[in-house]
Formats: sequence, C-alpha cells, structure tokens
Amino acid sequence: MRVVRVRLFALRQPLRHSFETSSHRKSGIEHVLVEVTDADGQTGWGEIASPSDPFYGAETTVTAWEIATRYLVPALLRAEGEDPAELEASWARVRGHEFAKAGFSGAVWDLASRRRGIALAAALGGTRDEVVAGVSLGIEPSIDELLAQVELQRAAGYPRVKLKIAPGWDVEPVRAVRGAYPDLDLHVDANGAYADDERAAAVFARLDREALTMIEQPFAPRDLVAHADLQARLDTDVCLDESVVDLGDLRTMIRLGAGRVLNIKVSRMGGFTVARAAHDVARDAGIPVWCGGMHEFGVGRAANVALSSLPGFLLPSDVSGSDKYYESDIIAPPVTAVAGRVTVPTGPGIGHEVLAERIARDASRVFDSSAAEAPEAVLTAG
Ligand code: OSB
Ligand code: MG
Repeated sequence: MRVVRVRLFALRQPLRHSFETSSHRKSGIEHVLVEVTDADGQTGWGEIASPSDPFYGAETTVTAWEIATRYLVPALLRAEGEDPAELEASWARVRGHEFAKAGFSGAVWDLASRRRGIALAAALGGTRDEVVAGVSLGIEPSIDELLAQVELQRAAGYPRVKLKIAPGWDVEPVRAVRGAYPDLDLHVDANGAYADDERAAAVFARLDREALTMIEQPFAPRDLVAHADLQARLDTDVCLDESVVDLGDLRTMIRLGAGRVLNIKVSRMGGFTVARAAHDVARDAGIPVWCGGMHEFGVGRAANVALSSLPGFLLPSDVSGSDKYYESDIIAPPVTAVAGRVTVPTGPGIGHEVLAERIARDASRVFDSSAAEAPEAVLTAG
C-alpha cells in the first residue's frame, strides 16, 4: 500500500443546537477531512476533529492544517506497507498534534480495509454488530431548558445522558435531572474545570450522592494525583478523558488509581493503532472503556462506531446519530441511532459512501499534494 495523493478539505457545518462546555459556547464546527489515494485509485477518508480553539487541548484547526501540510503529508507520501500501523509510523517522530495524526490514521485505516474488502470494525478486531450510543448535553441557559433537552434525547431513545458541568452549573442541574429521571444512566463531564480545592471537594461529595455512572475529567489534564485522591474518596467512578493522551498516561492512571473508567478518543490519542492498544491495556487492567466524541461529522463518527465495536467498550459511546448535531451529513447514509443503538456497518472501510463532491464544493480551504502550487514540504531531514 502506497499513498500517492493526499487532499485536505476544511469544512464548517452549523450545529442544530449550540453547545456550551466549561470553556466556551459554539454554534458551528469546523473540521478537516483527509482523503488519501493509492496507486490503484482507491481512496480512504479520515477526519481531523480538532476544535477551532485551543480550549479542549492545545491544537486548533489552524495548527492541525499546518502540521498536516508541512509534516504529515510528506511523511505519508514516502511511506509503504500493508499494515496501517506501518504508515502511521512515518509520522511517529512528530511530537504531539494527536488530532492531526488521528485524521491521517483514520484515512489510512479506511483505505487499508477497503483494499482488503473488509469493514473497518473487522480490521480493528471489533466483535459487536451494534453499539449503544449516549448523548452529551452542553450547559444550558436554565435548568428548564436542560430538562427539555434531556426529555428530547430520552424520547429519541438514548439510554445514557452526559451533562457538561462547570463551577456554578453542577449540583443544582444534576439534582434536577436526577429528580426527574431516577433511573437514568447519567454522568457528568467537567472538562477539567475545577481547581483541586475544598470547594470542589464539597461539590463532588454532593454529586457522589446522585448515583452517577461516572464523573469525567474533574481536574486539569496533567494532574493525575488530584484525580487519584478524589477517586479514593468517592464511590462514583472517576473517568479520565483529557488526561490520557498516550499509553504512558494510561499506565500512570492505572498505577495511581486515578480513575476506574477510560474515555478513549481516537483524536486525543493520535490514531486507531494507539486507541486499540489503549483498549487492550485497559481491558487487561479491568477498566471499562467507552468512545468519546468531538462532534464528528460522518467520517469521524462512523470510524468511532467501528472502534466502539471492540469487546472492551462496555459503556455507551458518544456516537449519537448525526441528526443530533447536524442538518445533513457528508456521508451516505448518515449515522443513525434507533432506540439508542447504532448498527455497525459491514461494508468495506467505514461502511458509508463519502460525499466527496459535496465536501469539495463546500470546503473553505483545500490542499492537494498533486497540485503544482502545493507548499514545499518541511519534513526533509532524516
Ligand atoms: O469532553 O467529550 C468531551 C465536545 C467537544 C469537546 C470535548 C467533549 C465534547 C463532547 C462531544 O462531549 C460529544 C459528542 O461528540 O457527541
Ligand atoms: Mg470529556
């Protein structure tokens, strides 16, 4: 397998309902689609799902574009191998920039499985034919509006609801939702918004009484010790998201007891090979995992469905139907959830047709490695 051409498309889609987290509010999402083509003309697609701004992590759409065009494209064009991991190895010496790498990883995994005529889920070692999906709800202007959102998603059939929390929007909204839905599989995600102080300790002690499935990423990403101390005090499972970027972080989490659940995001961990390895390490340690989302368009969403079919994904993943976020999608058919379940496609690759013409037409920025004006690659020294 040899990639002979790479195209990148920056594409913005409006959100149907704006989404607020502890850091900011957004009404649209811009991601970068990656198309790779091999010598036979077969294509594979991936999605760089970096947020536009450096609030979830350090990357932005602009840094991802820069790293992709200057480093990842030239590395990939020189790589060769049948296993996608061999192509991923071509950019291994680029440090960080996991979202950018994950988009390229998705594209080569999609290409490799299409070449073999098998589904991405099968190529990854997936064992389920459907996955359970949960929804993630942002911070709302009022508790009534939050309750209306929960009701909407319950009516759509989703069995698990995650609420974004932040200082000032935590115990009260959680109690209101718990009061209205005593049996709901409910969890909260702070995106690292709390300082490790007495005030936070009081908040988490109160949330510990609300029968939550987990409390996700209460503290800053690098502070594994604070998470371990909190986990030791709570009955509720602590889940790590931003803290675990590589397998070393995961080993630290396990050694310290910094959480009992892991959110695996392909984007945060830099690709499918490492995400799958994290799944294996967590499974050996008895840690259940689920697949987190980054408001992916269809390409990234379908790949998350494939990953969620691995056996250690024991909790509902953030792979809600495309219609929760977007009017229309860039794949056909779109990802759909019926009664909170998404069928794992069996067709080659991500198992959906990618609407390449639509992507090319609507893109605000395009890069083509075959175009005469393609920027000079930086990655030359060995
Ligand atoms: O922490 O899971 C998160 C969106 C942007 C940044 C961080 C997160 C999220 C989500 C989105 O919760 C969930 C989804 O894609 O369905
Ligand atoms: Mg999270």
